[in-house]
Amino acid sequence: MENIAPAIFPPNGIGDTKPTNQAVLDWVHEIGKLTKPENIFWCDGSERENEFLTAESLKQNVLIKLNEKKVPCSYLHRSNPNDVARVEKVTFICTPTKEEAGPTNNWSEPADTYSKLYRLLNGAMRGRTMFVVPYIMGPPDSPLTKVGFEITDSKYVVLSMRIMTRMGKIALNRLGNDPKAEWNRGVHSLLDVDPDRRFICHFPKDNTIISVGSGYGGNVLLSKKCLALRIGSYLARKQGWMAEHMLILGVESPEGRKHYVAAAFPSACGKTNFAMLIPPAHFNGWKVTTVGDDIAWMEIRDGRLFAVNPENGYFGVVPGTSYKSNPNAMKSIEHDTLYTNVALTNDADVWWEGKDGAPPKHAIDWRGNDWTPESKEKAAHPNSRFATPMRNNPALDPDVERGEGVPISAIIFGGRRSDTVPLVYEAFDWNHGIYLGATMASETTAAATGAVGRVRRDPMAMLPFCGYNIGDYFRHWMDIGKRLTNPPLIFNVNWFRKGENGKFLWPGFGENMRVLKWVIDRCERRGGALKSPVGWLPSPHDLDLEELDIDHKSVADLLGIDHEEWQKELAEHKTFFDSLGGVVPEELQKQREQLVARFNE
Ligand code: GTP
Ligand code: SPV
Ligand code: MN
Repeated sequence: MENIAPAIFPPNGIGDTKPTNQAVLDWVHEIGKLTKPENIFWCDGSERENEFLTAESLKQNVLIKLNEKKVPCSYLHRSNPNDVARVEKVTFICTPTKEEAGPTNNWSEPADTYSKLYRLLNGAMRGRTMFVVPYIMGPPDSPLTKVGFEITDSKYVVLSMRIMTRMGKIALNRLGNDPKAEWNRGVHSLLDVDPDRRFICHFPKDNTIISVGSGYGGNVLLSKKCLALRIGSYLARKQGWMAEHMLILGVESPEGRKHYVAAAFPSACGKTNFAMLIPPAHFNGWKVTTVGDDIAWMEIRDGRLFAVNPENGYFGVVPGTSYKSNPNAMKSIEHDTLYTNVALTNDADVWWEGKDGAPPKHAIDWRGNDWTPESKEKAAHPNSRFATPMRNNPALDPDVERGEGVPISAIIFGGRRSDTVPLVYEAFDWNHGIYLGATMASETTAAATGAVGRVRRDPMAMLPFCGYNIGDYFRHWMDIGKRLTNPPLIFNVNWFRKGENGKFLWPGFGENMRVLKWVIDRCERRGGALKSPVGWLPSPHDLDLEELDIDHKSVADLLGIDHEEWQKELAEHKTFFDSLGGVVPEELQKQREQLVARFNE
């Protein structure tokens, strides 16, 4: 196998922070015996370690240094062009039985899968350095916080994990010496980045993840989708909490009243943008702050849901990010940022489609080829990403480190729908809200390989991330509801409805504040709404649309329920539930029948 990740040799004092927990040492020893690396590098998360790894990555062309004046302390990484997004078809949930993984997951038998992966890993790290990355997910003093270890042969993974998680000694301290303590085992090897030898496998029962053959974020930063969502959701059900693909934002009124909102939108459907929203001038005195942009872990306290963001950074979509659409993201990625698959300008700055200003006359595209504005190819890959520490975000919520989390007033589901689904509506109650989540759909995006723009059902934006049977997942939501005395209200939004001209009807981004304001009004029991078959709908005057350049027809179209479109939609709900082969809880079937009945009233 070609060695695409040659070993590095640290000086004394770097790479030698060995954990003391015997269970960890035994596991590292076992993986070392299997993968046969040249040496082992024990990460501690220190500044010195970071400098050394960065310098070595520059030497090996894993990173390109960006212009120090334009984007200080920032780097560009190019992944293999065959490896630019999550690959759902090679993502497996390896529970003892197929039923436990359920109808929406790829399943493979654990023992066979271990054998197959161990064959691929045998000698895979020859001539390479094996990095051991200790990390925690969650604020240091949260009861929900989990410890993970990721073994990897990729320097890019180590440098990214340092941004995306709380990495190093903090995890060793948290784990302590109890050999029976709970921690996640993650093994990653690039192998030779061959799509035919690419597998992302989860063993929920063993709290273990093995990912081979990829170097792309969502497949290899095992803390994120693999631990915080797939294994996380499995543990959450067992332990009575929730692991969700949700942003968390704080919204404060001019009078100083503050609410927190969690929102589940599928990949590349607007979570980061919503979490960093800046209210338009008309909302003078309103403030939105970010707790998290992708993942929420929530537990019940005093009959309410409290949420923490388990991550420490943002792995965000770059294209479309500008001072116009998302100034907080732009400020966050001005420095100390690791870019993947964007374009490189002649003066070593970064560029992408949708960035402010004119495109450069010449650049090197994400593949490393010459690019000019006349080129047919995109300069930046549509799923190019930034990894940036959350402390860079000017709108970071002051309570982001709070161990007990923040109380959630509202949960919002949303997808990318050109038609049918109104701008916003509210569920009648918790179980109806679960139905909205369970039946949500979205047009697919470049965040995962495969067709883009195809409408697919994506329950709670968790279709690719639920680590167990989706029917049990719905049931878990219902069980949580029973334990809540003060449940969040549940909403559905759609920023992406299009008019007859094929253009978005809603301006989106900062203007989403207008929808958020209605959500908050409803939470405070003062926003107006009309009863519709799908839920509580705002009438145009229930939304604050002042100083917004939008015509009456567009507003009517955005809030409209087209009965013909909904007949099709209802049929698709049924098709979807039927496709799940009998796992859908009776209560949700009943919700569906009631919805049909409301349309026939
Ligand atoms: P993941 O990181 O993949 O989970 O994505 P995400 O849900 O955080 O999506 P993100 O905020 O990065 O947005 C993805 C794409 O949607 C970007 O190209 C945005 O420009 C676009 N987008 C986000 N919000 C809006 C909106 O309100 N309106 C419109 N039209 N586009 C939006
Ligand atoms: C997503 O696809 O939902 C992401 C990006 O947040 S990745 O980490 O690649 O999964
Ligand atoms: Mn995501």
